[in-house]
Amino acid sequence: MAGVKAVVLVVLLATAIGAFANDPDMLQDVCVANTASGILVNGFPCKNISMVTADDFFFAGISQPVQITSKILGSKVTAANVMDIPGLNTLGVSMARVDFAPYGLNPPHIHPRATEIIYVLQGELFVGFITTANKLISKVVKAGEVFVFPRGLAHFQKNTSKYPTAVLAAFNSQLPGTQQFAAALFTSNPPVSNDILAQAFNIDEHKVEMIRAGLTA
Ligand SMILES: *[C@@H]1O[C@H](CO)[C@@H](O)[C@H](O)[C@H]1NC(C)=O
Ligand SMILES: CC(=O)N[C@H]1CO[C@H](CO)[C@@H](O)[C@@H]1O
Repeated sequence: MAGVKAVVLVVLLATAIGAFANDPDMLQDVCVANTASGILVNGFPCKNISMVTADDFFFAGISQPVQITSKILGSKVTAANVMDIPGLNTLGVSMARVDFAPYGLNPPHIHPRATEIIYVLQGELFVGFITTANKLISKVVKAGEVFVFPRGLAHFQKNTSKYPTAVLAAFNSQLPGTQQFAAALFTSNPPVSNDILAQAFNIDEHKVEMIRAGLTA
């Protein structure tokens, strides 16, 4: 009996924790984001249901490869989240497409609010994430294959071929958020001071300036 109670307690706890682990649950069928309302809440207030149309749930922006503008990184992320698809508000899911030039890199970054699962559309990528114990979990993934990046962990994707590559990504958040390490540390506004970065990376401040210049070039 005590055993059964313990199991029930564990299940209840797991359910309670689960309810807070991702975006909050929806409380109604739809709550299409009204981004113009000016009311600041967690997520967005709802558009009047009488004004909701199919286009609120539709997005064509990740149907085609996009032009890759960053020559250094050779990759381009196209988001398909609540900012692009207002109907996603409160639904706890979103997508993105990443296009890669030959040898292009989606540099190390985190999504603070979502686990990510990618499906390789074409080509071949070297992908990986790093656990909080500093273990690199990495693999080469090819067209049609899937890989998962757990929420909040540093990860990257690198095109290991001379051909263009693309992946579709799905997230368990309407707005996963992205923080790239290099950009956050070296190109923030106002900047993190040189002495802090020099000490953190054990390099001299001149090298900090070189990294800054390279990232903003
Ligand atoms: C929603 O739209 C309907 C139809 O235009 C209107 O009757 C209703 O008052 C609106 N509701 C709100 C809360 O604005
Ligand atoms: C920098 C890099 O990842 N280069 C690799 C790109 O992919 C080709 C083909 O798989 C490899 O030969 C390179 O080493």
